[in-house]
Amino acid sequence: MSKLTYSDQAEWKLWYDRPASRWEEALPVGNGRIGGMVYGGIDRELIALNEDTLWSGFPRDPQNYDALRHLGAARELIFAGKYKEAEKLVDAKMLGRRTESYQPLGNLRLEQGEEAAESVGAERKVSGFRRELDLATGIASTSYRIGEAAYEREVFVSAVDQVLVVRLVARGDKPVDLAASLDSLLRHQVGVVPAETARIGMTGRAPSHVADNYRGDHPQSVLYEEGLGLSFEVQLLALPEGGTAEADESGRLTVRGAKAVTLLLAAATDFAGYDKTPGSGGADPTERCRAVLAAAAELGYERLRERHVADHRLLFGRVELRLGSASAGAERAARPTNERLDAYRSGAEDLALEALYFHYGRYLLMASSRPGTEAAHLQGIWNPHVQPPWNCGYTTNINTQMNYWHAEVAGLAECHEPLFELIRDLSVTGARTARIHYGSRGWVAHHNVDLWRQSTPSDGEASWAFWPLGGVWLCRHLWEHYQFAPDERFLRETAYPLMKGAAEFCQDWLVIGPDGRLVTAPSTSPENKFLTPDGGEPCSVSVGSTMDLFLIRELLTHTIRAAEILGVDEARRKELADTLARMAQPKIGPDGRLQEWSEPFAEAEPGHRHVSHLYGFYPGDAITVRQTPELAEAVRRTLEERIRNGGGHTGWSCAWLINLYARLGEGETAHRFVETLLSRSTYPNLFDDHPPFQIDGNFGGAAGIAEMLLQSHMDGIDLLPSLPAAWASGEVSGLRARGGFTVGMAWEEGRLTSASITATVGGWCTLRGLHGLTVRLPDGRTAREGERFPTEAGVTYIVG
Ligand code: FUC
Repeated sequence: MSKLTYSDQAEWKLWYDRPASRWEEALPVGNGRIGGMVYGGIDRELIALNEDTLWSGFPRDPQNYDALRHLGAARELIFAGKYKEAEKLVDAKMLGRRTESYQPLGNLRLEQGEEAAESVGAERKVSGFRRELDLATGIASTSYRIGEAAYEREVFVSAVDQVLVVRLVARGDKPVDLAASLDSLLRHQVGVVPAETARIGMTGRAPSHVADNYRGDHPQSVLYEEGLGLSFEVQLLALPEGGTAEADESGRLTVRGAKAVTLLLAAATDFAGYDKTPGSGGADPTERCRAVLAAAAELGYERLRERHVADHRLLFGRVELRLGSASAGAERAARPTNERLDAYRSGAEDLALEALYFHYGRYLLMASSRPGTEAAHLQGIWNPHVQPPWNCGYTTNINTQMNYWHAEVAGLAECHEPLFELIRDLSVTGARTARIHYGSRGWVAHHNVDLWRQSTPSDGEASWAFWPLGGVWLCRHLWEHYQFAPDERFLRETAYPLMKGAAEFCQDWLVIGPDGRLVTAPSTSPENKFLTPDGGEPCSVSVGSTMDLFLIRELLTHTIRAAEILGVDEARRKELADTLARMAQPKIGPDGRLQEWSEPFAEAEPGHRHVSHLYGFYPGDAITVRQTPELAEAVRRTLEERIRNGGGHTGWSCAWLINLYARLGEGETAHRFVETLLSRSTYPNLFDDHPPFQIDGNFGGAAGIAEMLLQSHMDGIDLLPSLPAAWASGEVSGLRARGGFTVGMAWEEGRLTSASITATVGGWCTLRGLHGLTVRLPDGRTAREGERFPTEAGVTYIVG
């Protein structure tokens, strides 16, 4: 199989022939912690900044101490079929408070070229303009000419050196002349950093509370209470080559007459932990900025760039993907990305754009979630609003999890780690909530989580706010991480204790329902409503929703399995197995669809964007086409009905459909939804447009593309399980499969032509989708389709 090479390949670039005129056209850079949106202007460059710990709020106790008093009454109403009354009780008494909001850090503005700046509006000859984002290096660059002078700018955020680097070069007869400044929508001050030359700084404070979502201007919803709220600091240092750099009291950093200049930007907050007083334990943003800039200045531009690119390639270079012919891809990539997207919308084939979308999903996860940073939220790390949509939070009834659907299969297992840290924190805050809200052991999380690890319900309505299964779903990610790279230490030290705690909550949360089986009550199916059988009123609260059952069954099963592997907790395993045996089962309704609720209620919104009851099919694997074909057929019918009624209309919802159809083995339909996602829900910078911007669609879309090419949830590895006709030829390498395998494949005319499977831990392996090819084993024997063969760690097995 030929090896694709990344070096300077146009295929891995987003590029444009004009500056961004709005945020959704700007290009994202990030190191997991510091984010920048680069506009690529000519005279005026704007880089909108973020730092991932900058949120409103502070550690506080969000528990509703009254909730538990009403649990018994709510259950009685539910078991008596008085769902609407139960819902009213939950709404009034059992919910909590709004989570806090992720905040924008501010802006770095550059005014470049005195002469150019003065002649704005006058006729000027700018030529050869190009701004681009190279996914393979993580560098955004802008270049253009004015007359004889050529200007170049590069921006990257180094994960190794924790610094945002801007490099400006002028060639020809003009030097680099620029003025840099910082500003923020939050309360702030700018000025010279004391005792430093050529350095400006901005210090400020985040609101102590943001009480509302983005819905236009609600300045009254932003609270600054004295002494509360996180502090932040940004420092900007100029290293001119030739020429001078000078900072003035007003917070302007002026560079004159330089051949080139490197700007180094450091940013930090005094966040000390979700449960710690900001600024405690040595979290001093001023000192952190100083230390970062001192080290970065010492390294200098070339070294910083080298170190950044090496680190970036280490992760990004693991997976390569080509769909269609390389020459067609190169031809498409010669057009600006926004024009490609427009052409695609009008029906032009662009398989390389689909591959680019997959790589962008990998790039964005690398840029928003790295070991040691906060997990990626609704917008990754990029956000310009003080009152962002849905607070830019961690919505754990689909969105946060979808952010990580591709992490393992797409070779970015370490980018998954921040999510595990979030789960670990939630197991602490959530243990209090389990006790106080439900009188339960273990830990619980609801549908919205923030930097402060709020584990209680939010305010609002039961339909979304009353959903105590957020932690249970998150636990799937721990198990998946172990599946993709079996490592007993991770299972023992990280995954199992967290899963065990969540399972303990489930044991206490289950109650004996009207028919004697264990169920959940009150129970909702995220954000959807049924029509009450008596009054026909939309209602969200009932008994044992299908998603609740799938989630709890899955967690208990995984917990038992983990305890078996670790050889621990035998008595508990029996208890969990007994609970599983007594639990209610999801049902197929009279119309052949999977029932969303325990009764075949009519749906209030038959085209609802959530397909929570299909959880057991994807991301779960309780239903599979091979092992439970009848249930899989019910999934198909459910999907058809949802889609017929307009389902899949948000970015993430469409991305979920790609994954579901990939699992059904329906490549054509899966591909149709890839096309829908790109045509309907994608901004010019390829950010997912929910609307508005929400990053889950990017990540879920990337996962879906991988799921079409490789699956490993059915005791074995399925090669090219859902290949659409449009992807007749292609190659991929570096995808990961459960069991700890790395997979490469090439195919022509819709058939596999070669594959390689590298075992990282060894053990049995079964391959399907071989199209008559066989696996060559080291002892000279071969293994056929569906025949299991032993593997050894570090050995690559060739299919030919
Ligand atoms: C859930 C979804 C919405 C949106 C929000 C952030 O509530 O139903 O579509 O994605 O999360």
